[in-house]
Amino acid sequence: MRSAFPARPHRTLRARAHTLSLGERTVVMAILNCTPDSFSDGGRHEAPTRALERLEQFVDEGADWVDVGGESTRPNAPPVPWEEEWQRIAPVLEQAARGYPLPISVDTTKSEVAERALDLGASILNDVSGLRFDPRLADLAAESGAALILMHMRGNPRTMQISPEYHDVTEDVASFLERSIAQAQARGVTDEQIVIDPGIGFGKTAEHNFRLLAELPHLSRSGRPILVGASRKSFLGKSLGLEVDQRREGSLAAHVAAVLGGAHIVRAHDVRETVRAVRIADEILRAALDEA
Ligand code: HH2
Repeated sequence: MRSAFPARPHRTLRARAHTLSLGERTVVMAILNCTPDSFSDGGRHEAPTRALERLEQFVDEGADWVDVGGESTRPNAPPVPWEEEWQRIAPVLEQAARGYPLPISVDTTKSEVAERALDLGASILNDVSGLRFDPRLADLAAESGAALILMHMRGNPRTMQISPEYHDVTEDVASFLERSIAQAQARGVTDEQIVIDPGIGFGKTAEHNFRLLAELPHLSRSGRPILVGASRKSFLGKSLGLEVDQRREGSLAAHVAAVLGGAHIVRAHDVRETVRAVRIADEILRAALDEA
C-alpha cells in the first residue's frame, strides 16, 4: 500500500424517504442559517424570500442536502426559546415541503423544534450537543426514521471557549461520541441512521481543531460516517489572519484534508466551490483504492 490516505468505508445513511450512499463521493451539506446573529451569514437569510432564493441556488450549485438552523451556536451566543427558533425556520421548511428535491436537516438541540420540523418533512436531525441537551431527539429519530447527527461540544456555547483542555483531544472526542451513540442506540436509533461529528470549533483551541483534522481516521472506532464542519470558522481566521468573509480558501483546504482523512460529509457555506474541491479529493481517494 503506497497511498498516504486511509480507505473511506462505504456506508448507507437512512433518512426517512431518503437513502444516501456515503463514501463513494463526498456529500456536501449546504448551510442555511435563518438567524439574525450566526457568525458568518447571520441576518442574510432571515427574510423567508432570501432563504428561499438560497435554497434554489443550493440545488444549482450541487449541494446534496441543506442544513436549516434557527439558533446560532457561535461562542457566547444567547439561548433562543424554542418558539422563536421555530418561527425563524418554519417558513423555509413549509416552502421546502412543497417538492424541494434535497433532504433537509434541522440544526437544533430542542425536541420541540425537531418534532415540528419532522412534521414538515425534515429527514435529518443535526444535534450539536450529541444528545446532552435533549435526549428526546433520539426518540424522535427512532420513531420517524430520521438520520441523527451526533456532534461533540464541550459545555455549551456560552462556556465552550473558556480554556478548553483535553487529555487527548481525539481520544476524548471519540469517547464522548461513543457515549452519545450508545445513548441513541438505547433509544432505538439504528446504526444506519447515525453520523458522528468532531464539532470543529465547539470548545476547542485552534491546535485542537487542527489535531482533530489530522487524526480524523482515529475518530470513528467502528467506521461510522463522519461529518466535518470547518466552514469559515475562527481557527482558520486565526491561522491566516483573516476575517470571516475571507476564509473561503482556508475552508476548502480544511474540507479537502478532512475528506482525505475519511470524512464522508462536509458542511459548507460556499457550496459551489466546496463541491469542486471535494470532487478532486474524491478522485485522489479513488486512485488510492485502485492502487491498493
Ligand atoms: N457548526 C455550526 C453549526 N452547526 N452542525 C454540525 N453537525 N457540525 C458543525 O460543525 C456545525 C453545526 C456552526 O456554524 P454556523 O451554522 O455557520 O454558525 P452559527 O452556529 O453561528 O449559526
